[in-house]
Amino acid sequence: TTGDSGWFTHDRFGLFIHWGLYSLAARHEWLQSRERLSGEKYRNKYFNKFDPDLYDPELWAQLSYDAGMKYAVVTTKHHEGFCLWDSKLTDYKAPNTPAGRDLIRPMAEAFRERGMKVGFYHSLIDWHHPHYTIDTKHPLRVDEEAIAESARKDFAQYRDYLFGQTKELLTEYGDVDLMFYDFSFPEENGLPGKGKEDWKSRELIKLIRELQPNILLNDRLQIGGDITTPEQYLPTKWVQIDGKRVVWETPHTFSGSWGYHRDEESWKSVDMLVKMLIDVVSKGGNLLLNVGPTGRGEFDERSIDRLRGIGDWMKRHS
Ligand code: FUL
Repeated sequence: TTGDSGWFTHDRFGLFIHWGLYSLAARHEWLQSRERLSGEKYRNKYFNKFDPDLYDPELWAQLSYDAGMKYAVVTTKHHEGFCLWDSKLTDYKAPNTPAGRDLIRPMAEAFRERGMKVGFYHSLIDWHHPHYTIDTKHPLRVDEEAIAESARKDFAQYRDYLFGQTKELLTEYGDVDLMFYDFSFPEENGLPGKGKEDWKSRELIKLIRELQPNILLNDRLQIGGDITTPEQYLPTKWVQIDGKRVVWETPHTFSGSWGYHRDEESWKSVDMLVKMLIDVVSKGGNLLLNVGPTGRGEFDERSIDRLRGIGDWMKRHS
């Protein structure tokens, strides 16, 4: 069974939000991997400093609503492993930082109040969990000691955690319209990848469909899904699988990085973004446009400028 994609192909335009400890560092959501920091080092650097004193979910929801967006997909946990909600299964979560609270709930409420649908991004990858093993993407992939230690880890414990957190997200936050799991990848240079056998994708999908029969699922668990997600490029025609047109959504950034990146200078113009939206919709797709809020919880003024510009175009063109 698959969820009903009617609302999704009707709505066409959504907001993606990437927010986590990396937002503080303001130089890409992959910085832990790029800078090869262990979970412990990374946590010591950022966890106690996460204090989003300017977080205003009502404003976030209003800005995206005014831009013509009809749904929002927010990172509950990115690859760093830090959780924005009050998970009972870890202490690595927003309520234990100076933020002091669950940051997902008020966001979900603010979007729903405006009639927008709500989806959760959830990282399959986890660079903090003690039983998450080393692979080609891992921050410690060149650390011989860490690789030796990885052989003694019990990945099944991480998998239980993944299932347990999925259960929390799909039982404690009302109707969740979409789940965006991220992601699977092949082995390389003698290091393992991760995929459907690791995540036990079949069982995971069964659990998800039991808990939320109407949910839409992306394709990154490696066994189908309702939505195909070509990322950061514009498909030249309606996306097909085995010769058949499929439901697709392309996630895009404003400037390259998904997490807040203070210094990137590659910001797309309003004009370019509107053209991208038209192009995607004309080929039967959805555009999921990303904002990376700052560590203090603000939409950067360049994001606000783009969202307002798109909103002006929307109003002029109904
Ligand atoms: C990718 C991730 O690795 C990026 O950080 C981002 O979340 C993007 C939407 O998916 O695969």
